[in-house]
Amino acid sequence: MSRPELEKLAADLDQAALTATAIAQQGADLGLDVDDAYAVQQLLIDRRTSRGERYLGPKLGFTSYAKMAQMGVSEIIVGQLTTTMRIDDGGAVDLAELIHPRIEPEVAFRLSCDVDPHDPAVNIEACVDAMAPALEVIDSRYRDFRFSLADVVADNTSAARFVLGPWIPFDSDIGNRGVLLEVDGAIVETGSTAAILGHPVRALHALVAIAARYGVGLPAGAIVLAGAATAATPVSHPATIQAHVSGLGRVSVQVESSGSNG
Ligand code: OOG
Ligand code: MG
Repeated sequence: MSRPELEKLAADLDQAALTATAIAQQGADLGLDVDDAYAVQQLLIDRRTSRGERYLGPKLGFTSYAKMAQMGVSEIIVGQLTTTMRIDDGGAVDLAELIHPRIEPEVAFRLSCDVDPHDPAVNIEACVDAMAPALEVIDSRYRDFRFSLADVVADNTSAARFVLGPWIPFDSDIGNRGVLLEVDGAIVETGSTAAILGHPVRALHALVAIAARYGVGLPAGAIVLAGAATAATPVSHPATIQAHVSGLGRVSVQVESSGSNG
């Protein structure tokens, strides 16, 4: 694809997010390949940073079979988190700002040093100082939440909002912790951190490989979302959403609707 075509797609996806209006899937018509798609994603993030947003770290997608099966995409992808996507624990997300949001339970890691993915001796695990339970609000900018691998990479892997619970010191013994997703106190998804590539720490190693190829930043202080352990649950009404990860704790978000009385 030509540079103007990549820029046009980034502008269209950016506008779709800003106006909460879905657009048609573009990849097949444009001949978008995965390399093009990461270039579009970077142009999309550049548009956000030019508006004053800051990059906070990477997020992984499709690191669990539950997610791959739900979305029909079976390759690990990486997107980018920015300041305006972050919601405080217990804070609110407004449905009016989103197209067709879904929420999924995640594990977050925090990097304590710069990670150079091109360094063959790099040990990302040695650079992780903290972990937290997290919720990710995803919102595909494509109609009907349907996309190809290249489409979803260009769309910054459906990233929309995220919420982090309290950080606790990193402990690599998090390979098989129970994960619950609750809507107004009712459990809607259950799983285990083992669903994330067999162990969530493997997501960190997968991230290094993708970062080396596509230039994703891994600076000290970065937040890393390891990818959902369960399928995502659609949210179309005001509700309290909580995730619980055994031994990590809880995190919650209030789904609100400014367009109605709730
Ligand atoms: C893409 C994002 C996938 C995850 O945790 O697997 C993702 C999507 O499902 O729309 O964030
Ligand atoms: Mg996710």
